[in-house]
Amino acid sequence: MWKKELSVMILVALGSVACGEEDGGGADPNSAGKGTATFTTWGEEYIEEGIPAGGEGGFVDGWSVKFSKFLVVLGHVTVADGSGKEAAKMTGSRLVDHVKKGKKSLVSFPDLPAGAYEKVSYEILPADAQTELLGVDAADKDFMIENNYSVYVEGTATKEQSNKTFKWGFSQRTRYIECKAEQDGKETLGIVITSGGTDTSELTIHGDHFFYDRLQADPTGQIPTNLRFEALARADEEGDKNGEVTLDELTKAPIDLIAGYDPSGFSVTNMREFVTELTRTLGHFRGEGECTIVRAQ
Ligand SMILES: [Ca+2]
Repeated sequence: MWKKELSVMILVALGSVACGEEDGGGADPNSAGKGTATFTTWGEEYIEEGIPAGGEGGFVDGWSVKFSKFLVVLGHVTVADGSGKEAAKMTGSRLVDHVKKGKKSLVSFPDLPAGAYEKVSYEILPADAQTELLGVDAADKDFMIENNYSVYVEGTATKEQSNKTFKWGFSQRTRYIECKAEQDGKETLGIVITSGGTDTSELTIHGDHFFYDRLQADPTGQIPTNLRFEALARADEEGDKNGEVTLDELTKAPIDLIAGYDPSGFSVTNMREFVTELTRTLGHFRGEGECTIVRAQ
């Protein structure tokens, strides 16, 4: 008899735990004062659909670009308080292809004590065996590992009757720290977790930055940063003219200062180094928000 009563009690206890979880913790006293931080990533319309010629944000020299592959390895998303004390950290990395439409969920941290977490950071880093696939073929992961790539893009640039393809891979490891973005009309460092709430941060990838003509925005704000492809196309014209702009051809291409390129004080000597430096600027936070860029490698 007592055995039967005991098993009923256990069932009741299990049932109440399950209910608490399904409710998202609202009625569970253990989750009072806690919330969830979720991180997604997205390449915006520029990577999904293409970058136009002209218009606001388009190329200024008549070219347009459409990507056919845009692989990025993101990892080590970290949430810490203002003193740097870590509250949550994502282990390992994830490989995404931002030509595939939609926002991809990277990681979610439930049960974070409510409050401000001013130090949010992440990395773009080379793929490794533990890198998880987010809607990407295993062959793409193998390719990234074999070449030690963190970023790989394929696409076609078009101007009138001219087409230039490109397939560029990069091995840079970059940390994006102290990410900040405008939230509710004011610049906010990191994220704020509310009790019972879910805060979602998008680690936004800006594909158009590959074609910037400056490595840093003009500090006076007088000179705009423009998108250009002409100097990149010329590298193939002065190379083997086969219609593909290779990184080797960009190594031989000088930085076209007359066309408007500005190294912004960085010690880059050719267009390959210029474009490689621009890969550091791909990572953003919650759309137009920015992080401090740290060269990890
Ligand atoms: Ca070529």
